[in-house]
Amino acid sequence: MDTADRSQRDGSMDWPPIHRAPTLPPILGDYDATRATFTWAQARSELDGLPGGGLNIAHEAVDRHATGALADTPALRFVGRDESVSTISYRELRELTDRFASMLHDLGVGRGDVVCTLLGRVPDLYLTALGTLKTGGVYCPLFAAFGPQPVRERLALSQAKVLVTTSADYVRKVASARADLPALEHVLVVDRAAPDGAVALPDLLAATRSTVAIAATTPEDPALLHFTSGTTGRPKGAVHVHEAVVAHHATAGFVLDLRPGDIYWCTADPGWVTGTSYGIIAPLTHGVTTVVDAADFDAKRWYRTLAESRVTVWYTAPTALRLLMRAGDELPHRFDLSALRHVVSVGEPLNPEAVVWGERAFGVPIHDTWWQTETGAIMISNYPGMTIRPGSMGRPVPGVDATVLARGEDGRALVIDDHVTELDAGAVGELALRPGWPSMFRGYLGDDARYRACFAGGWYLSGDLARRDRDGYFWFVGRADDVIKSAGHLIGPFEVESLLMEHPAVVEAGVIGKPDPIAGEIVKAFVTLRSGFLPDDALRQELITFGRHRLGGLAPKEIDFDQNLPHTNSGKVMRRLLKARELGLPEGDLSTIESRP
Ligand code: 6R9
Repeated sequence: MDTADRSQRDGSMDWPPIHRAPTLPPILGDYDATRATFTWAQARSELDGLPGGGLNIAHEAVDRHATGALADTPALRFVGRDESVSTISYRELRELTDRFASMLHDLGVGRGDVVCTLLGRVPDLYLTALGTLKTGGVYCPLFAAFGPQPVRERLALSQAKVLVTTSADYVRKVASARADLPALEHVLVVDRAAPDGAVALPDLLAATRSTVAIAATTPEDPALLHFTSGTTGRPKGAVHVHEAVVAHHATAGFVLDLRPGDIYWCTADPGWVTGTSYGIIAPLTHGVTTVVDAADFDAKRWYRTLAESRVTVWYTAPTALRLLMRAGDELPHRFDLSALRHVVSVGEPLNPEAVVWGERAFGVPIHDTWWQTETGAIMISNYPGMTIRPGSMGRPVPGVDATVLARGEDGRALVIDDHVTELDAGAVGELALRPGWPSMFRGYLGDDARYRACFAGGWYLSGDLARRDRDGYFWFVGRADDVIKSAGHLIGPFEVESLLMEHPAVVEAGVIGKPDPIAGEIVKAFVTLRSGFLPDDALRQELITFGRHRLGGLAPKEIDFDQNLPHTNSGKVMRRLLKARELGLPEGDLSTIESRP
């Protein structure tokens, strides 16, 4: 099995390595030397800490830059939908987030309370995130494109006390479920006029009189809650603590090469972990200017933003890069991208063509990075100045040990009496990390068993399949489970199947990621109909609309009818078999099915 996997993946190694001398000496100059001497304690010493030994992300991100040389540097540079630009300096960001924290304090929000946002990339989202951290509360971003179903489920699971959103989203996605959300005490809308059940945030902020000091959080106090998905069951709330900022800061140096003076753009939405770890926290801890674009992808607009904001470091995703590739080689040359020093990617497999195309389009190759909601920060990466092997995720960041573990029958790491077996170079297995880095999740909210199941033999098991080569570069092979990655967004098939089964026509559903040349995968559902329902186009359209309405961005794009869904002995729909059939692959060895586009 492993031999077959290996031969499949060796194609990627045909791409010649890329070595390009960086224009500035990179922060991580010598990988091996840094790795040999690096300690997390040393990384921690680059942060301030709170008097008395505490640690608060918002202090490291905002307050420590608000006086002194960086005070008037723009911390956030917002590009509105209409392309109007507004900035908030570090000094202003301190004042605004202090006020936000005081307002939350007046509402009775404090240590450990969960504050969610359901907002696009607008200033209020950033103020909520940092203001919440200042109160000692836990910030939990919800993706604005979620439909009512995922929003309600996450609000209930998180026991959120406060939701900051728009009137329209509150009315459409939350209001009618309020009775089922007893913990939700306050809904704050960013508009001036609040609907019933909500309060206008601008009024509350204007009325705030108190000034509260930043909470004296300890490094192990919860700070962030990010929902992620598994193969089965409800979404999992990964809990991160203030100590995570040590990893955010260190990796943003080593990997993103950030330093004061940089103009940095992370295109990920804060509704997903990248948009919070590297779209809010990490760049602010480095005192750089972070560009935030409220609008969705548009090739010309993105090139314009890169050019007009004079972006120096850009963190983006393979789907976006493939869309830019499709827009043509000529387009980037119409814009002045000369400020761009470093381009980095995350979230899904980055195809070697895209790495190489980056050189042509931007004059710099694209540096892939790998990590997960659970890891909180980048774990494996290509570094500026290091030779890139196109198609490889790179090498573990200093302070992180990664390995590849032998698999059992179910495709996951084989664990016998809490022992696992590390594989040699070349063999495919489950990618695992040695626990101990600062941004490792500290639990899945309310689900200890699921958390414990992520560890075996002294390793954190990632759920991804990979192999490493003789020089320690890691190569992504696929997921060991059925989780879908569509345009970089992680989608649990179970959540989609459950929703489809709420439709009166559907008895059962099996949901897979169907390979797609741009999005990596798209969500495809196979449904079995109740007798009396006709499998026609009208019903197909109805189900697609039903999905879109209730799930929003998680909804299936394609639906097939199938009255004979394949089942395991225990009665579960065999998604892997559905996928094999969809791809026209032999149905025998299902463990090797890949999700690469
Ligand atoms: C940061 C983030 C995590 C999953 C991960 C893997 C996939 C992420 C990747 C990649 C191939 C890369 N993934 N980076 N696959 N190459 N460079 O994306 O977190 O949303 O939790 O997703 O994404 O499957 O396990 P999250």
